[in-house]
Amino acid sequence: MADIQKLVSVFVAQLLLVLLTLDFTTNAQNLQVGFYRNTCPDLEHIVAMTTYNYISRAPTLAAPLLRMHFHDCFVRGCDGSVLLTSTAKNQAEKDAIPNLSLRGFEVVDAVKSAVEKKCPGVVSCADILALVARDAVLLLHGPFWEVPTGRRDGRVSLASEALRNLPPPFANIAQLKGMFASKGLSVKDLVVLSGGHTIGTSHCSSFTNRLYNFTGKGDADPKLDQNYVAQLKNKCKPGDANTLVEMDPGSFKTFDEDYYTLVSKRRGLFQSDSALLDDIETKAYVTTQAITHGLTFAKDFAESMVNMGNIGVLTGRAGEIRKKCAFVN
Ligand code: HEM
Ligand SMILES: *[C@@H]1O[C@H](CO)[C@@H](O)[C@H](O)[C@H]1NC(C)=O
Ligand SMILES: CC(=O)N[C@H]1CO[C@H](CO)[C@@H](O)[C@@H]1O
Repeated sequence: MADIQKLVSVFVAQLLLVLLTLDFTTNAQNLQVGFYRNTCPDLEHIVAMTTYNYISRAPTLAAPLLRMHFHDCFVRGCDGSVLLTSTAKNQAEKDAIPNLSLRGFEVVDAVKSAVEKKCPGVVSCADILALVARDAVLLLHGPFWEVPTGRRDGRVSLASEALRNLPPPFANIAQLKGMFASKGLSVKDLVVLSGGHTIGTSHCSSFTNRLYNFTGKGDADPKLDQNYVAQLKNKCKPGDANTLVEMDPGSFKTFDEDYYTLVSKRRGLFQSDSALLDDIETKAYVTTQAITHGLTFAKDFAESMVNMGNIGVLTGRAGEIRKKCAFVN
């Protein structure tokens, strides 16, 4: 109970701070903080309250909601395509392999219906998802950032594109840099956004290849701390597809800077996490955040989330404003 009260007070304090400091800056992609200030002035309040209602009851929903925004943005830009449901003729992104653990669609749908009641046909699902992801991070004591809005919703969602555009957990540093660069994101964005793995859980299947028979000699990934390998083997037996493991053990429900301490101790869960030690720039960032207890991480994460939120957005008259997030109009 005390925990929830603390959450509420942090949340309300942040909200007030925002209302006091709102500035309406524009950026290159035409997204704008306060885009809906005339057409849906209560938007951010409605999103915050609805998101809070869900996450205060089920804190583990915060992480998949952050991840959902990432998956949306990396496939066809942040256009809400991740929210669309498959049809008889089309397998949507949602049903691609990397979707495995995407959850929380009901939160986005609930926010959308609450928003539709106040301002019908005005606010895109892509914007709602960007706002929900921000509020989810904030509710786990992460940073606040102002979310530029004005995205429109796409009409296309293809499972095959999810596979091609989302980095797999076994990606090496060259692949990761390439995939982020292809979205207009920098190496710094890569190492900063990877810090999203400070919250949430992973299925064993996303990393058991590192524990058993990594090179075909019955061995483990040498880039992983061998004590950690032993712990993980206890949790994940070969072939286990269901068990969930905390990515930042002990504080997977707190958005903190532990991720960098873990990675620097060779305890990053995925090969993609360990890979951040294979490049001079990303390694320097990991080490610095680990040593300084995340001196700049919160601010960096806020900036990189805005960068990610700009990927391939539809604006102006492109796309549509969906009535229901799971279906095109
Ligand atoms: C850099 C490349 C990335 C790779 C290879 C990657 C891969 C993964 C994988 C494999 C999982 C576990 C899925 C499962 O087995 O359940 C996961 C979880 C997660 N990822 Fe990433 N990810 C990346 C970047 C990001 C970014 C940019 C964000 C957000 C800023 C993010 C946020 C999350 C979160 C919050 C979870 C936990 C989800 C939950 O608790 O259900 N990831 N990621
Ligand atoms: C490990 O991999 C090698 C080569 O792929 C294979 O021959 C061997 O049967 C595997 N061992 C186990 C225990 O899966
Ligand atoms: C949440 C979600 O939509 N999960 C789907 C992911 O894709 C598989 C098939 O690949 C579906 O069975 C799941 O329902």
